[in-house]
Amino acid sequence: MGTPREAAAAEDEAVEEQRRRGVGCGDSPLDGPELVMGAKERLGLHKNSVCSRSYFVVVMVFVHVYIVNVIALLLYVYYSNSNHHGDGGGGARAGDVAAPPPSSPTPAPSTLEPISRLVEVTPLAHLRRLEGIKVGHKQKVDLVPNKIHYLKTLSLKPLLFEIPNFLTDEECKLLIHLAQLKGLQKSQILPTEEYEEAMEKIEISQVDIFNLLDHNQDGQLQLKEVLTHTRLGNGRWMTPENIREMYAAVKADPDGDGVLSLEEFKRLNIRNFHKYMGTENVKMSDLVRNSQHTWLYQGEGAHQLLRSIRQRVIRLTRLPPEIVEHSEPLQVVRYDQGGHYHAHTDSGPVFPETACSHTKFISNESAPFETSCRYVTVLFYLNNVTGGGETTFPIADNRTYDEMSLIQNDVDLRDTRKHCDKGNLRVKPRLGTAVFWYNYLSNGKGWVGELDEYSLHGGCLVTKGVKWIANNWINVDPIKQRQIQFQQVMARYGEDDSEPQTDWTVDRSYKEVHVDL
Ligand SMILES: [Ca+2]
Ligand SMILES: [Ca+2]
Repeated sequence: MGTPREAAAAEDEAVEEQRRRGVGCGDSPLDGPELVMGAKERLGLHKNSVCSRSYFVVVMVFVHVYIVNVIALLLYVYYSNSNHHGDGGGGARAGDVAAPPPSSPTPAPSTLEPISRLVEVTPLAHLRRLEGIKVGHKQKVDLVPNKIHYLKTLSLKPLLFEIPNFLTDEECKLLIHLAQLKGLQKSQILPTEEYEEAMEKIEISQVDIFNLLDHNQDGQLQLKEVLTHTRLGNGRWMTPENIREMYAAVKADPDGDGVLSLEEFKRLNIRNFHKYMGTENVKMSDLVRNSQHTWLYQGEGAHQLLRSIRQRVIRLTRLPPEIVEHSEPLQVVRYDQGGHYHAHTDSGPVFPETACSHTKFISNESAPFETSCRYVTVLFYLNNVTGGGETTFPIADNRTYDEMSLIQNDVDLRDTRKHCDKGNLRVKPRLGTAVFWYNYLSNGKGWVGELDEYSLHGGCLVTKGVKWIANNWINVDPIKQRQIQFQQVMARYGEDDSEPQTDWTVDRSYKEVHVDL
């Protein structure tokens, strides 16, 4: 295959067209509890209410995703094939209380008390965004007194920086120690039979599924059409070989040409897929993510080191302190030898009816989409890894982005166990170094815009030794009004004497995250 740059350049036109049209009503976010059930009735909505039907498809898809990753394709392809309105702004639904389009200043529906009863907070006028200038550019940054740090630009798409010596050796050791004291849990558990049971209750016509999967609409399902969206959910990671084995096991492709015709697809019994997947011995290395992690609270009263890291992150990103303070706690991750995390984005696209995990409790609780709204990722390397364990950005600074060209000739660039060497950029873990990048673009008005697809990244296979990292995510709701309301509520709880100043506020907004990430 050609390099990703060449491959993607060839499809420049098509991709630009796709970008102009917008990605669709909702690709699926990757982390956490993404979807809320109960959108089934939306299936029957008018054809132009694309989002509504998509929601249904998405909901259905997520029920299935552990069992048949294939089905997950539905949603993306549906968006890609639909004549939807661009930029996610025109998706108001008939018969539903439409959420405000992103450009609308209309406040989110809320059961909050009047603003007058809320504690005044500084208006969040603007989110500072650092400038990368060019790859290799270095700029000074003041993080701690009497010490100069340098910020080196690693890529512009995504806007990505490296900061050597962000943490000292002792601080890294201490973080690992604190994480061990807290106790780590598996980052992803094996798929369970519950999903199979849920799957059996769902009815979608085989022809509908086929049409949704057939991204290039040539009447056949190519392997990459089946594979492209296996990244959805926390299921098993499928490779081209897995798909072929599955085809063979359930006799899905009798003429053996490697593609599924509509006739072949119609003859398929999806239950056989389930059975096959159920009998397969799924190992941790077969999953999207093979690591252990824990969360360390960083708010008032936290360990001095954790407070200090938070302060440094504020100085580094120059984002409003109140936003950083009410973001997720520090996640510490351990990858054992053989560990990996296939390429993913840290947050999902945001559409008018997407809720952010952190602001969900104050606004749109019934939103059919949910994502973590991680505007910024700061990743810290806590040790030197003996072998492997790089952070790969497979399409960093690629000229274009096209999801389908991530898989070519059986090379899936998202596969960090096999193809880390083929990506555009890899960052070697170095004890104490931090990297930081923006998961979203700017909206041009000083606030969060669209998801930056180039922020796709993953953890390469650890071939020798152990790898320790930590992540700080800064959560910002792309709907500014919701973020402002969130800050107001948090400030009020912070000042309420009847509430002890514990980590309650953080725990409240991250309850789900704690459980699910
Ligand atoms: Ca096709
Ligand atoms: Ca065939």
